[in-house]
Amino acid sequence: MKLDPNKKIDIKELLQDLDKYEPKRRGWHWRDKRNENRVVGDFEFHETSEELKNYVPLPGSRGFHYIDPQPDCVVTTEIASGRFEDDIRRMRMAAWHGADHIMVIRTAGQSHIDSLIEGTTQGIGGIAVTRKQVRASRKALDMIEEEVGREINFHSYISGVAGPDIAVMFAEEGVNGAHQDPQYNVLYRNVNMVRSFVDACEAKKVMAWADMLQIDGAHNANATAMKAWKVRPELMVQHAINSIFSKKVGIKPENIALSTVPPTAPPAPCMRLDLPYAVALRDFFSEYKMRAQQNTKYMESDMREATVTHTLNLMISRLTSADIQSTITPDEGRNVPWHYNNIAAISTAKQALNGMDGLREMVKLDREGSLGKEVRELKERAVLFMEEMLEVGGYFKAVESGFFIDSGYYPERNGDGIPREIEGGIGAGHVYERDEDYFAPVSVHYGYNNVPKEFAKASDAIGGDTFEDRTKIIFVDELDEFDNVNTRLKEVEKYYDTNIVKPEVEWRADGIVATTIFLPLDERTAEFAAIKCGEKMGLEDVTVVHKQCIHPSEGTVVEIKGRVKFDIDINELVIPEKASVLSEDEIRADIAAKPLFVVAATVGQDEHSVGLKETLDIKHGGIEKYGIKYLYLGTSCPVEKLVDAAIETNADAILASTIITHDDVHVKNMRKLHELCIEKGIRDRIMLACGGTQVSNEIAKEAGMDAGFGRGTKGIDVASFLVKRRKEI
Ligand code: Z98
Repeated sequence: MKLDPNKKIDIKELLQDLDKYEPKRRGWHWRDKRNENRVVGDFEFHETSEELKNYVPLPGSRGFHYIDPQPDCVVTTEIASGRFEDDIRRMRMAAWHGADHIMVIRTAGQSHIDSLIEGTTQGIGGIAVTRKQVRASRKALDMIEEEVGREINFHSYISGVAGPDIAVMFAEEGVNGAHQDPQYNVLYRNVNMVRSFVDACEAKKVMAWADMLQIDGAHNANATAMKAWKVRPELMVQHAINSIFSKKVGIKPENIALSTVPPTAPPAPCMRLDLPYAVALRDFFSEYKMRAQQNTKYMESDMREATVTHTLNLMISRLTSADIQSTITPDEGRNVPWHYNNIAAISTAKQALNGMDGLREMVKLDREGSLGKEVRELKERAVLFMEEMLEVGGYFKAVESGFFIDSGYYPERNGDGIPREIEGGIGAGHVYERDEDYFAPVSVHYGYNNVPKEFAKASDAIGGDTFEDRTKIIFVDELDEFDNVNTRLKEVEKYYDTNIVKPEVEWRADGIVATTIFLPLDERTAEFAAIKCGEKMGLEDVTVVHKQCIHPSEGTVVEIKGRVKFDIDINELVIPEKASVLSEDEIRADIAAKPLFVVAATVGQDEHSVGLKETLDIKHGGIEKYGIKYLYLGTSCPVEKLVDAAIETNADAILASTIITHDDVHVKNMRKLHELCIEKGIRDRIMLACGGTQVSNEIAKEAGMDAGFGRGTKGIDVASFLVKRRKEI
């Protein structure tokens, strides 16, 4: 099965023969060809990796021949649609925008299930991580990575009471990375601490065998603490515990990643707090990798605000280092992670990292001043924390005494940490010392194993285990006859491979649309008025996803989401044919045989010049390139002046540009141009065309033009039109 960029991924085909599917490879993959300067388009880049075979570039790349330089670090997207069949489509979209680390969030509560679960049930806030879901996702990613020409890392969580079981399943299924940190279990999931640390030995051992990248869970302290910047010393202690533990179990240091989050966000003076912290971390943990994640703690429902915080976080990544740049959808604060917001976050990372390429060559962190002082102080506080932990009897005792997630800036303590009992929590009392004759017939195992002498290695006792012989893996398909991918696909069958579509943001045909509404009301009234607007617009299940006071009485902006009831039949759409464009040679030959002259200007009170100049100038591939001569009258040109100039010069065409759309002035100007030409008696012998970001061929024609050109127009489009149209007059 191979993907065709012009076709949707076929989920049913993907599920065929899944029981026999073997992942293409194991292990983590860093981006290729990172440490070399690279010329992409007109520029030399210093911090990029190999380019993608298929991609969607940033919109602004239009001015740079649609280049898509790929940053040097791995870029993560977190996917949490709750339905794996839709996750897969999102993974593909994300890969085309530059994500190569796909993190699939687990459904709420899976941490507390003490076994593997099977099938493809729908999850809440994420999917149920099961063998079928993992295998289908990896199979899809194996195809997607061929499509984009770059390895994609698949990632989930080896946490909770079933950690080792999940680790084995992930190793068998070619999962490339996972969060594994027993401290996460203890602090945030109340799993027994002894059980968590014992289990972690086994899980980490398996991860080492599978060459998986491990990410720790320290960032969760950041998200949980009341004042995240206060826990910076503790965060370093948490990183230290999990890193050295993992190394001792056998994970290679280059496969051990710290999960680091800048602890504050504006309006706090975040750079002054977050940058020293980032520097201190890199000083202490230079042997390991840094997974830089965006701060979610202070994310509200404002996408713009979240994007600025993300960008500042990215600046820290560029000023220090990031091996993996994680992204959180900017709608995290709304709990509605939609397809296009995954892409928005990836684009923010790509854009900011591209923009700050080589920044470190030009600016130097000044360690002599306050930065150095702050770095030193943070490190001292962390070391003191660690020392005190040893003094009280070690990690378990420290947790029992509520050392962690205390809102005091260590050594200050406020007594509001999360205490857990050594004997308490889920899975307490489930750890047994191995008997002398304990024997586990598996090839990868932590600690004591009494392998009988007749076997060279433990797994020989069963003729090889699942790591050595894949045929021994038992694939369980579906267990729930009502909640599974087949029943879900059946429900939306009408929308797969048919002419019928429905808007969606998360799942195929979920029917959800979002609308921005401004109301001249106070915030509370606006919220309810916006819901009423949605209902009057015919939406169902209308809810407010964002609201922001613009002024206490003058107005509020509200974003709502709601469900549409209708379907669209694409066969019923009236889509005007896309204008065919003549070849460069055809245009040149025509102009050489019969010269063509145009007058051009940006009309009205509009100072925009770039678009029109690009259409005219030879330098930008404008019409001049084909031999067309022109008179350019500049910006803010009255329509009358433009028409008079056309008459004086006996021009063949007028090219008007109009960018400003306030009060529909662009339409009014086009109409005026047309009418004035009629009035002056030249309309039947002159070609009229208008361009602008909000102009379309349809709008322009309706306003009396012969053609309209919108965003993305090139000189050749206009030249081709002029040559063709001249033959018709
Ligand atoms: C992330 N933004 O992926 P549950 N272990 C660790 C975690 O950080 C998480 C889990 C397990 C975050 C997403 N993190 C939240 C160390 C989750 C998930 O218990 O199934 O939710 O495990 O970095």
